[in-house]
Amino acid sequence: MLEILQDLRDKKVLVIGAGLSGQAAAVFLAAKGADVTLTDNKTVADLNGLVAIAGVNLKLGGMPIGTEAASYQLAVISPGVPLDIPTVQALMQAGVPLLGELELAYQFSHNPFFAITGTNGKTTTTTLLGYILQQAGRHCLIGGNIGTPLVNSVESLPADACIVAELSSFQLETAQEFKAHIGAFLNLTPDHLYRHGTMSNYGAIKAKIFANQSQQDFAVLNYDDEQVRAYADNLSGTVVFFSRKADLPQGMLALNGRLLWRWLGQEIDLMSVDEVLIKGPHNLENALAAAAMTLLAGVEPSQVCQALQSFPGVEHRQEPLGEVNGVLYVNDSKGTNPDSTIMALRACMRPTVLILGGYEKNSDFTPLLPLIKEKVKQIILVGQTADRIAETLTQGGFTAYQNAGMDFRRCVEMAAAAAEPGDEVLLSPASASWGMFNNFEERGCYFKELVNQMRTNRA
Ligand code: UMA
Repeated sequence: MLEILQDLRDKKVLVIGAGLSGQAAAVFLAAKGADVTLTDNKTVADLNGLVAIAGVNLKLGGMPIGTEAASYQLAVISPGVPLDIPTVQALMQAGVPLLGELELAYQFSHNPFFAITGTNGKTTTTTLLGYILQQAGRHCLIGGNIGTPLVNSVESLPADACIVAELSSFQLETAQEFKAHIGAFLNLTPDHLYRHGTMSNYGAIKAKIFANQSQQDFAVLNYDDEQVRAYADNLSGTVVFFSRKADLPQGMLALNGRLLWRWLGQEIDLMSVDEVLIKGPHNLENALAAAAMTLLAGVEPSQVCQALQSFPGVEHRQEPLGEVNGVLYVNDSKGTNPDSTIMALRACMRPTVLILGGYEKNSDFTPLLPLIKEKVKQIILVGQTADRIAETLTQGGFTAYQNAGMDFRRCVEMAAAAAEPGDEVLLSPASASWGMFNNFEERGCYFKELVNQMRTNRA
């Protein structure tokens, strides 16, 4: 364990960011006897009334900087807080140890981590991994970027449990000694570049999921993603590929419509690809990754198959909401970057009315054009990115779009008006929700509420 963590009593600790992660870290550290200050640029009012946490000092509406920041003995940073803000810079210059909440949780954990990263599919794969393990009777904690701070419960797990963690680049950026016993890297496409700068930096941060591994640990990589595959050359863990395209001598494969597990000189024919309940090429990759991880963890192949046949998918990820007036509504609010919207569009089987737009992350929307031209009959734009997406669409020769401005209810009404029986309305905004909503869950729930209202009004 890092020396500073061995005795936290009366240590002056600054926790940066008072969201889910920061609040959990503050409570955890205060319970260890530390003198904790939780700080945030937002005011109490902006933080939905966060007024007090027992044993924790609050410094809201601005953060300590300069010598005030340097007076702390340890700092714990929330994933959404960039490392280049003045407070963090002051801490670094003063040599104050700086940890992310993931590293903090890891330092106090006693159970192996099964961790998943990648640009897209993390949440589905993490949930599926936890589902397979639980169906097989294993104890596991499911947390991380998926929405549950790990530090909340790492210390209270039974000895035979494992920790199933969805990890973002934001969390991995501050990892130090963190080690995944089984780690998986699903795919890499542009996202969060406003923070990470270049693709190579973004990829290198994600590849930290394999840091500190030994040969007894496993690095599960997507063979079909060239950039991800390339990381295999420099890993200390045992490399395990999964692929839905290549006929590899080892690994978890989808070949000729069958799921095959080739490992240690043996081949197990698990099941037909069609029997996997979650659909679409990317979901097949998610299933391959989760299957490989659970087989490596010793789950019986028959239990893996049963779980893949019954796992229904995850809320806000291509979540079918049923039909209203013959139109199928699909909630993919988790489609927060162009690449994940591409995946949602690939799975569309009907003429589609697409709802696009949200918070500006400076993403390039051009890669959406080919699939839009192939599958989309009308686009309803919404949010900050609407005008920039409109420009990209016009330049790309697609003009069947309307702009709902900053009014989400209106955008859903416009989508409903544009759709005919037999069509699909897909909310997959290719943009984060911030600016109009607190998070993608809130956006997805509001979408579902509006769809339900249409259903009720019709009845
Ligand atoms: N803040 C500042 N100054 C800054 C930046 C942020 O004060 O310069 C404050 C904000 O005012 C806010 C707080 O920091 O009050 C938010 O911290 P946070 O952004 O780290 O959010 P949390 O609520 O702590 O949630 C975090 C993850 N959020 C992000 O990484 C942005 C959650 O992932 C995660 O579920 C949660 O910890 C528990 O582990 C969400 C996410 O959007 C789902 N992740 C990104 C993604 O999936 O694309 C990476």
